Amino acid sequence: MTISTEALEILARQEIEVPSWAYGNSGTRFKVFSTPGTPRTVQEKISDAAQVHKHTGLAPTVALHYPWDKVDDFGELRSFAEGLGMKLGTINSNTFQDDAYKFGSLTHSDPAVRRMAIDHHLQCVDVMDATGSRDLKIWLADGSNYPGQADIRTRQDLLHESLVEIYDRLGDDQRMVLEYKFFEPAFYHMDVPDWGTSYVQVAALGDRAMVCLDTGHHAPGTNIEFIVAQLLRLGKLGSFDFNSRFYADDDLIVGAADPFQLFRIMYEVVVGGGMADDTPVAFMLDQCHNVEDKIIGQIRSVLNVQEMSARALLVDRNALHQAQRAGDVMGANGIFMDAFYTDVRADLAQWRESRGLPADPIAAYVASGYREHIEADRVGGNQASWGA
Ligand code: PSV
Ligand code: MN
Ligand code: MN
Repeated sequence: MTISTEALEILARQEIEVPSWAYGNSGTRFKVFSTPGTPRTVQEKISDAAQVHKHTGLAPTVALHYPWDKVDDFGELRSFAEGLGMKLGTINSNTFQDDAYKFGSLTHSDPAVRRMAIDHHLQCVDVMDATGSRDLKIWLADGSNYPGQADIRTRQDLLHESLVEIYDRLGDDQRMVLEYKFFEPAFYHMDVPDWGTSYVQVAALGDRAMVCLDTGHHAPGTNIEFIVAQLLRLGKLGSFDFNSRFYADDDLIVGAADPFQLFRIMYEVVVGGGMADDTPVAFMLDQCHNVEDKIIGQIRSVLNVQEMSARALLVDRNALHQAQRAGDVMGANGIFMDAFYTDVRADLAQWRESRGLPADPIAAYVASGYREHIEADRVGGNQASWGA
């Protein structure tokens, strides 16, 4: 099986947004290992992100986290990024680090804390105006640890009220995506634990509010591609946070733990129109690189998404539908698996070269000397995400 011209056209317009926090030092609650050459500023994070795009042609936008990536002049930051051939993407809000948010943010029972959390999101929209970002991504740590601790029903109403105010502040070309996560940091209940809750909340707001699906935020065994199919069917899949997990919210390289799951997800994306010209779906990474080289980790990640997208596009959908209609269980499964088992790496390498990109982006990055340059140049890099 080879990749068709039509599929290559679809792949040519694929874009995967990288997160600024992937380039900073990160770790577990046990230890944060620092890496020589780690960015000290948001500009240095954007420069590292530009390396991923330079060698893959796949990642022209970088998501920011506010206030981790706070600068005095976001318009200037936008020009800086554009000078490197990059755009600033999704703005991620942060209501999980202040003491005030111990018992919640947008759902807090105290109106003063809710006000503070809403105002933070309104500031994020100000940032979006300056950066030219389309999406505001909201992930809430809100929840409770013990039955009876919080009034879970009232908190849904409060969440709705808070989101209405934020949604009303969005410009006509801006969107809100609401992420869900089934547990952590709260262990008894999360206020937005699943796609159903996220869907209910965004559906009550309007067309420019959508769901963000983080692939690591589900219980083990969850059929994530079913959720993808359903949200696309409802026109409410706004974005992906790609990563992979063995156990919980591991934030490992997308496609590393379960390439077949990524293939199944990308197949539903293809079928549901998520790779169409005017797709509403933003493909983002939400990852941390604790022990591996961060830039290589990001290059590997965007290539994994591209490879599984290519394989998903290989599925012979006519033959598959015929087999499905005929009740040919093993025939249908065989057609699906044939595409999954097709190694597209050589074809993609050749195609990359034909477009002036390196056949092997990781080798090209290693040979470029960028890493040696930043290691010599940057002294005192900080943890850029948790605790920054
Ligand atoms: C926390 O679980 C988290 O990983 C969410 O997935 C967010 O997208 C990310 O942090 C950045 O806020
Ligand atoms: Mn996420
Ligand atoms: Mn997460």
